Amino acid sequence: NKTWEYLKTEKRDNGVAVVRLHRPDALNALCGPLMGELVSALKTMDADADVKAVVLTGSDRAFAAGADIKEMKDKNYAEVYKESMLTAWNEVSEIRKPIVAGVNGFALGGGCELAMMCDIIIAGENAVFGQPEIQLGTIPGAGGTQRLTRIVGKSLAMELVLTGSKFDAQLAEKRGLVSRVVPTDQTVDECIRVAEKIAKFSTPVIIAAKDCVNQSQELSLQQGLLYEKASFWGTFALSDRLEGMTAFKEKRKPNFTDT
Ligand code: CO8
Repeated sequence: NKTWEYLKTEKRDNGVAVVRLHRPDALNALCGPLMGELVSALKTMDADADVKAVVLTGSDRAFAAGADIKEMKDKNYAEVYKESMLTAWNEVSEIRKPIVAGVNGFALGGGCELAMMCDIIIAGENAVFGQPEIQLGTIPGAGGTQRLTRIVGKSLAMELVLTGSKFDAQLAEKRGLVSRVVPTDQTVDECIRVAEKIAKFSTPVIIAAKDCVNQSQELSLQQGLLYEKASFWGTFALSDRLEGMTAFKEKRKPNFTDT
């Protein structure tokens, strides 16, 4: 449980690690150093054999109110182009273990985009989503035009990106952005429960399952089905696949060893 400037992290004893964005004076606005810490923490957890699933959350008031507008304000094109601004953010979507995002309060702009880089989003009743970049004279730059459109469909994504209107947890649930809405004070516990369920399974199988679902966003159906089949066959190279099926036959709980 390392000390960070903008995060609070907790490694629990049941295969779950929790990362809390902690920049309370700026509603968790995602400044460069915060994102650097986040990517570093997630990579460390990804490489840690004791961690099988991660919960990412913010405060009750804000998951994250977007990229840091004050940090971006005076940058010019040459600077953002040369530093490849925001490219490192995408590393969140390259973490191999599942990330369950618990969204309470604001998830705006880069905050909404960060949530969409996670694998499961559970929202508190007070969650407010939106891509308000157009109001700042810019457009989403970390997946808001791409991931949001694939999730909620073109018409609603267009409306949200073109108007900058915020939308609530109920609409987010109706359109599949979040898997469920819970009372705000239960969001993190619910995310931990889901992560603990995942953490009971075999790490290589968890990784393969996440990978295959994500490939569905990249590949044609035919290619995706082939990709899935090869990964499914691949599980037959694992002791845990034999253990899982043997345990079923013997009417006992499986004892997975991540091998
Ligand atoms: N950046 C920097 N500071 C912020 C941000 C932000 N995105 N959001 C809030 N803050 C700061 C405020 O400036 C304020 O600081 P101070 O007390 O020093 O003035 C503090 O947080 C509290 O905020 P408010 O007083 O405004 O709180 P309210 O409850 O009145 O309002 C809102 C909350 C509605 C969330 C309001 O703060 C707001 O509209 N924030 C900006 C939301 C936004 O436009 N987000 C999109 C940013 S652009 C972006 O993310 C996309 C960039 C392209 C790709 C991104 C990839 C990272």
